Amino acid sequence: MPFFLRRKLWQAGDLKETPEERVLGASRLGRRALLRVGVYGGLAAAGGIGWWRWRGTDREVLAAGRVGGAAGGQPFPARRNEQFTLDRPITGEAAAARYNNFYEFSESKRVWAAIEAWEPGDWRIEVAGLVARPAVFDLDDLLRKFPHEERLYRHRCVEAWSMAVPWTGFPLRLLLEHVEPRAQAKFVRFTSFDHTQAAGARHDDRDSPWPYTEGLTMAEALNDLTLIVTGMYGHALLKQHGAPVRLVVPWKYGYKSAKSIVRIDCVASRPETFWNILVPEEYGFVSNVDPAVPHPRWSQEFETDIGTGDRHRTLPLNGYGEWVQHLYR
Ligand SMILES: Nc1nc2c(c(=O)[nH]1)N[C@H]1C(S)=C(S)[C@@H](COP(=O)(O)O)O[C@H]1N2
Ligand SMILES: [Mo]
Repeated sequence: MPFFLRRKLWQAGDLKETPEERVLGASRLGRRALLRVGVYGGLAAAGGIGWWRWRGTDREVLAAGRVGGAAGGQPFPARRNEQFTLDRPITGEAAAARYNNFYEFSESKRVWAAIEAWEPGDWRIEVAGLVARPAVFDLDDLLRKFPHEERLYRHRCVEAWSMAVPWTGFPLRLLLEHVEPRAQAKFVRFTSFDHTQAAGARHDDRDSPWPYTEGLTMAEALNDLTLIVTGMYGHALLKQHGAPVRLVVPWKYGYKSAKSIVRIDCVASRPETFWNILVPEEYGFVSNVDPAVPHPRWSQEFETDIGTGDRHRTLPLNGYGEWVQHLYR
């Protein structure tokens, strides 16, 4: 059969045998395509596995944060104080434990991957300064002396992410009443631990004003919302959340809530604080959550929930105006 006829018949779909060049071409194409699929598929799979390993499974993220040798007689889970309700779902525990700010350990949100080797060990917290009865508490003292409760709070980071979590703790007021602040004490300063010898901690930032410090006015410190927190999700605090003891101030941006605290001082004048020393124009001392006041580099009108990915309109005073509005009139 002449070639032109074969071709015509083939185009008409009548030819059973496939022209040789087409077979060859097709299979060559097939091999090349297969190779391409293999290479890109392999890269994608490797990338996927790499990403999965990097992200960590929920179990890994939670296990990395657990403090070894948990103390006995702990108050967990504590009774929930039903006064505090949420307008959104509770953030999954692993989602909260996977995405943290704890600059002593990491500049990224992957604190869990850096913190496994660190053990807080015997912890003491000194409460002193302008007080009548300075005192040192170990973790057991805190757990036994102060009535713990669970509260569902929203947490709003200045970076426009948020979460909603069950903290376990007690009002800071109870601790302060214990040491009896003097009349001259107008502010309270919180000092985080010295991380310079801690396993897994960063050693590349010697210039920042460590240790991490924060502060509140005495009235803010005595407000019922301000908590000393020893637990979360019904058990002891994970390391990435600031084990074994941290502060939680829910109507202020997250950086006010200092982690892994070792000192609380009652002082006469406004204390210098870590972020305020570093970048005063971005991180004010008061730092109340306020959607109407943009951060110099971004809007504060909305926030993204790290559990659901939902976008929420940010509430003035993070929705806690009922409790704290009177402090700012
Ligand atoms: N010591 C110390 N406390 C800290 C921080 C920190 O880097 N170091 N980061 C703060 C910031 S910016 C936020 S948003 C919260 C984050 O708490 P979380 O990781 O438990 O959500 O902790 C705050 N407390
Ligand atoms: Mo934050």
